[in-house]
Amino acid sequence: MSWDEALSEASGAIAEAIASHGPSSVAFYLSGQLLTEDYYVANKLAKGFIGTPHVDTNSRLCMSSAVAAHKRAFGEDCVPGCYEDFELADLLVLAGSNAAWAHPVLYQRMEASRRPGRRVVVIDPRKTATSELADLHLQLKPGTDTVLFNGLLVWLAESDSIDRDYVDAHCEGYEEALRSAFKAAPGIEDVARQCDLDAADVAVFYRWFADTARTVTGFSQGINQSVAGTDKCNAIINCHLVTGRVGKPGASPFSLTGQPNAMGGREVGGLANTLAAHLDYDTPGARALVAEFWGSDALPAAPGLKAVDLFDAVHQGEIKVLWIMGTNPAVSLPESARVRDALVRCPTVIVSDCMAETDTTAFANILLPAAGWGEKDGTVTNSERRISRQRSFLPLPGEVRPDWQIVSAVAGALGHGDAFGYQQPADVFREHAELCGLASARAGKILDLSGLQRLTDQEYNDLEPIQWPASTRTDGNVSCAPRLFGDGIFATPNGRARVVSVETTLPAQQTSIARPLIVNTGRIRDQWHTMTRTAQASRLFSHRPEPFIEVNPEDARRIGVSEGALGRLSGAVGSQSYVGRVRITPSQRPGEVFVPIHWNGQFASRGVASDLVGAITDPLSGQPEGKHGAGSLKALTIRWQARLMRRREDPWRQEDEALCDYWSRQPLQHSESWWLAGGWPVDWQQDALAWMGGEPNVILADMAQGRFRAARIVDGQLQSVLMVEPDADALPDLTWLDQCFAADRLSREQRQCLLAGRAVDTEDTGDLVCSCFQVGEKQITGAICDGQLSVDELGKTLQCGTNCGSCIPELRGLIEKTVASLETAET
Ligand SMILES: Nc1nc2c(c(=O)[nH]1)N[C@H]1C(S)=C(S)[C@@H](COP(=O)(O)OP(=O)(O)OC[C@H]3O[C@@H](n4cnc5c(=O)[nH]c(N)nc54)[C@H](O)[C@@H]3O)O[C@H]1N2
Ligand SMILES: Nc1nc2c(c(=O)[nH]1)N[C@H]1C(S)=C(S)[C@@H](COP(=O)(O)OP(=O)(O)OC[C@H]3O[C@@H](n4cnc5c(=O)[nH]c(N)nc54)[C@H](O)[C@@H]3O)O[C@H]1N2
Ligand SMILES: [Mo]
Repeated sequence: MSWDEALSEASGAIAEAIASHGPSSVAFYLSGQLLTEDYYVANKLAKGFIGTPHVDTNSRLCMSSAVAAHKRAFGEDCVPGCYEDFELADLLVLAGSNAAWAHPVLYQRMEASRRPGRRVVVIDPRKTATSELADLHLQLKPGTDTVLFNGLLVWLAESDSIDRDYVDAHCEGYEEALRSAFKAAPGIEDVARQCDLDAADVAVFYRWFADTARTVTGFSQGINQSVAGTDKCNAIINCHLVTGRVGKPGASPFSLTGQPNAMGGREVGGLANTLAAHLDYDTPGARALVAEFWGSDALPAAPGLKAVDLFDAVHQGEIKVLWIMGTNPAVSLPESARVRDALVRCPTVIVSDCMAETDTTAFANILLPAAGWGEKDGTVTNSERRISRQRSFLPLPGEVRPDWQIVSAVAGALGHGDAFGYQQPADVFREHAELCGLASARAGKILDLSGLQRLTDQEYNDLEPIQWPASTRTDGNVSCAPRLFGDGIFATPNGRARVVSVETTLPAQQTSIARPLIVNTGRIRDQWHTMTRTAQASRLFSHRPEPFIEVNPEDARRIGVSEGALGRLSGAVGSQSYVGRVRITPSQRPGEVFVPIHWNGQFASRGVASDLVGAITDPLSGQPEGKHGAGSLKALTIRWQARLMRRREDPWRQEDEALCDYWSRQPLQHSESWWLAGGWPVDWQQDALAWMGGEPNVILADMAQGRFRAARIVDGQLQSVLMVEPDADALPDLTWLDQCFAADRLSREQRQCLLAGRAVDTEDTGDLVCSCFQVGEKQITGAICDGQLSVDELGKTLQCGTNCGSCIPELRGLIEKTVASLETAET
């Protein structure tokens, strides 16, 4: 339908819900991938003019524990340090962060600042690309971080490493916190037992921490996504407070933000428990200030529902209109089956997305085409509070509109045009900056953007990245602060930081005889979240082409699953399960498995990690326990496996699914490719027809060997290929086959090689390591054997690692491994 019709449908549904069920029957679920301007306008419409408090964001699943901890400790949600601190630190502690894969640019700064005496401690139950940087890797039992940091607090006190002057002058709550810490973690032996670590390693960590004034602790989702997420963050911050290491060069706790604009969302008030501009509902005078500034009298009185509870309310029918913007909750929220059910039940689901087909857009009653990041203009704020302009470099395709415009148009249709008459993002930004300035002036908020509220259009366009607080100095220039709280004055009413008492809360989802494995979930190097966009770049699949389950060798042996086999992981939630390739690796601790969060209903039959974790949240922050499900693993019983390739315009159909037990899709440059597997015998000559879209004209069958290969060619053009093969390695090269789909007419050689096996002239380069330049493991080990023993040298000859750099840890690993094997061969 036309935009006019869509906007009137959307505003009509909202108006009707308000009239029949009150404003609280309308809810918004936003995203840290919206620009600040989009976010501000959505929050203003929802809280200010519709009058619903139910506005939450996917940052609830991401940063909310850090936000709650910052507020408890510092009085406001502020990251005290800056990125430079990662370079200045003499001790870098990375807790629950796989920065090598998740923050590759910052990680390269950490790598580049390697120097004698600089030490790195990684705290993660898994061996990761990041732990390769570690001088000490504490591979602790999942969920025991509060014990480790409480133990550190006790040890700092007992070894006389507390900065007493700082604590006396700038902190409160220290004595109580120490008492709780002592109860939870009385000594190193006890910490080691609870965390399942070596006592000697714990002692080394504690000593390094005590002895190193310049210490930065970076923490991310291994800390936040827990029922004790807020406590974990505070246990870390406590140790920095009692040593006076907050907001000083090279010395700070540092929450690593995930999404490009997670921080901007926190600034505008996108979380359900805040109002706007770092003002909470219970900040004295805040409601009046915001109401007056917006010129509205609809502001709700109290905070709204947080993400998990919000979707519960949707499920229970309390929400009549749900507007989802820039997030894919059908995949990313825990207990995804229940979330999907909630979306089915909701009378009106509006989804704004830049991709047409996602697991969530499938539930949309009204689907609005929104601009993606390269097509829109505005600002984002990163982990170190730095606001950057996001400038579009592509024209808006078709009838696509940026989110701020869509929201403003709906506001207009609802009769609030006067308050939403923005002509361009700069108009929105100035208003947001002004509100932050007011909040700072009247409620003492550190988030002050008053220095930016009068930017001209030109100045906004030219804006260089700038860290807040940004106020106007007496000389008229804008000042900004790389670090906060360095003077020991905090944003609490009495100016003192709070050392928070932390007790031990164990993970809520415990293992049992029926579900003996801890299910850890997280990111891989080359995919972004639910891969709606990254999956479009086929080369990004080369690193990890299919959903997988990483298992420790002991567990694999006991369970009876082998490398590359398909495994079924069943979770505690309903009858949901996850099917993926088994990867056996000593990187996993025994009793723990790891699955990636990226696959979903568009790309695999059963690849949604969120099906395996329960909707259990941290009581303070509302953040789900995404890193700790409980599950059981079995080999998937299959009788055959096949690779199917079809033309891109030939999509996967519901009927295709009935024929197999497992499928996973990999879009290639010229074709779509699927891995298929099934547990019952198939009559290939017959059943293959359905998948191939008709009778194949070239067939090569050796059923005794379990081998069947067929291709369908129409007018010389390749339509589909099906290959059933017991040994996947024997299949022709995927890239070569994909090329065959590009040809209008297959060449003689292509026809000849199509079913025969690897094409004669393609070189097997091994598993892909560098995605940017498509460099494979075999090429790299070859070059290492030829004497190229550094990342730099490899980069010069093969280009690997010279663009985004996120494969550098793997390159380093390959050099080590290859050199070691050459040395053993020599001796
Ligand atoms: N390639 C890529 N990069 C990304 C993203 C992406 O999707 N892909 N997403 C971005 C976003 S939004 C975010 S939030 C960040 C997240 O960045 P990270 O938090 O670094 O990434 P994760 O893989 O989610 O989890 C980090 C680590 O926590 C560990 N962990 C699990 N349980 C525990 C525990 O109990 N204690 C400790 N100490 N560690 C534990 C996991 O083993 C994992 O290695 O990445 C951002 N960057
Ligand atoms: N089990 C488990 N669950 C997790 C996590 C975990 O580690 N484990 N991590 C959690 C974390 S940290 C996060 S951040 C979430 C991420 O989870 P999601 O936010 O659900 O993941 P994305 O795939 O980034 O979804 C973004 C959607 O917005 C669309 N989009 C992109 N840009 C724009 C835009 O400018 N405008 C609009 N309107 N749409 C846009 C994309 O196409 C996509 O559909 O997942 C969380 N869930
Ligand atoms: Mo995130």
